[in-house]
Amino acid sequence: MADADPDVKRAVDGEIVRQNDGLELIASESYASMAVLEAMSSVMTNKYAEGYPHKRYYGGCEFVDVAEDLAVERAKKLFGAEHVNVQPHSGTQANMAVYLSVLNYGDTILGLNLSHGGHLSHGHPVNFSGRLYKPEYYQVSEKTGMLDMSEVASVARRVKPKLIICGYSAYPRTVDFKAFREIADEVGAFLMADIAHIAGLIAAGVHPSPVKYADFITTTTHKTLRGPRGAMILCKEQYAKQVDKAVFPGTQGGPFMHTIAAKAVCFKLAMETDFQDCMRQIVVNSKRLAGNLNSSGFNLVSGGTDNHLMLVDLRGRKLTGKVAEAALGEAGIIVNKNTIPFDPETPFVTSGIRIGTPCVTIRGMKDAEMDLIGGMINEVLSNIGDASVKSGVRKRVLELCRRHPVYV
Ligand code: DSN
Repeated sequence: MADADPDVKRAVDGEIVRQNDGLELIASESYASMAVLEAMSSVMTNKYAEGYPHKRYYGGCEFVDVAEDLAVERAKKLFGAEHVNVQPHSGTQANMAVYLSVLNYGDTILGLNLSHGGHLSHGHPVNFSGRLYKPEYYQVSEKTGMLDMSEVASVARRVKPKLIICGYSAYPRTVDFKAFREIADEVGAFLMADIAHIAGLIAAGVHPSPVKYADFITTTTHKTLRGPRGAMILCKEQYAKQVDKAVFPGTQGGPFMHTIAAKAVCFKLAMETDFQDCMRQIVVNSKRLAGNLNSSGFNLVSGGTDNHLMLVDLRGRKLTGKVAEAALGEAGIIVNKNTIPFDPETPFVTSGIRIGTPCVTIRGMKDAEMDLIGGMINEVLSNIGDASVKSGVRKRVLELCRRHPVYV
C-alpha cells in the first residue's frame, strides 16, 4: 500500500496512531483482534459466492464454504440459536431482511423512539423502515429514564403491531426480553431483538439472552463481539428458509466472504474464557465510571447503568452534547453526542453524551483507570473553554494509553 497508494497508507497509519493514542469511549466501538483483522484482509475478498454453503451460484467455493459453515456452526453454539445467517453486511441490512421475511408493505412495526435509545432502522421516518412500514413508538418513562413494561404493553395493545422491536443503541439498562415476549404474544406480534450493542455481553452470559423469547435476533458483529464490521441474524428453525431468502436474493447479492471468515474467527474467540472475563469487566468498569461521574455531580439518564454504556445528561452543567464532544475530543477523549430522552435540543446538538467502556476494557483498564478517566472528563467539562486544561489532560490521556497499548 505504501508504494501503490501512499495517500491512503498515510490515512491508515494516522488511524492506527489515533486509535493507539486516544481514549475511545464510543459505546458501539471495540478493537478487533489481529486474527480477525488478518481474516478480513485475506484473499477471500476475491471470491463470489452467491447462495449458501454447498448450494452456490458460482464454482470454486470449497474454501469459502468451510469458512461460512464454521461461522454458522460457531454462532449457533455461542448463542444457542436454532438457525443463523451470517451474510448480512450490516445491522440495518439484517433488520431489513427480517422485515422482508415476515412483513408486507404498510404493516405496523413498534420500536423504541430513536431519541429514547432506539435505532434509525427501527422505524424512523427518514429510514426505509419508517417509509415502507407504518412505524409506531414506545418510549422510556420520563420519571425513571427506564422502560416501563406496562406502558410498552399499553402502546402495543393500542397500535396492534405485526412486529415488536426491542434491543437498543443507547439504553443503559437490562432489557426484559421475557416481558417483551409476553406482550408480543398478547397482541399477536412477532418479536425481534436487535442486540447489536450487547451481543458480546449476551454471548458471555453477562446480560440475559433473548434466544428463548425472540422470533428473530439481529446483531452487528463489530461492537462488543469484537468481530469484523458486519452482521448476522439468529432465528428459530421455523423461519430459517424465509430469513435466508430475504437476505439472498431478497436484499443482498454476493456475500463478503473475507468478512464471514473473520466472523468465524470472532465467534471462536468469543467462546474463550478471556473474552468472557473481558465482557464481565466491561460492565464492572461501566458501573465504576458511572459511579465516579455521579459523584462529580453529573446526571446520568436512569441514574446509572447495567451494561457497557451510560448516557450523561449535560443540562445541569449548561452544556450541549456537541460542545462536550468537541472539548473532550481536543483532550483525546472520544465520545459521541447523543440525544437524551425528551431532549429539547436537535439531534445534531443534543443535551447528552454517550459513554461506553468496551474499548478501554479491551486495553486492560480497570477500576483505577476508570477513576482517572472520570476525573479527566469532569476536569475538561468543568473548564470547557480552558485550553491549558485540555492540553494537560491530553498529556495524561497519552500516558494512560501508552501504558495500555492496543495495536503494537
Ligand atoms: N451507529 C451505531 C451506534 O453507534 O450505536 C448504531 O448503528
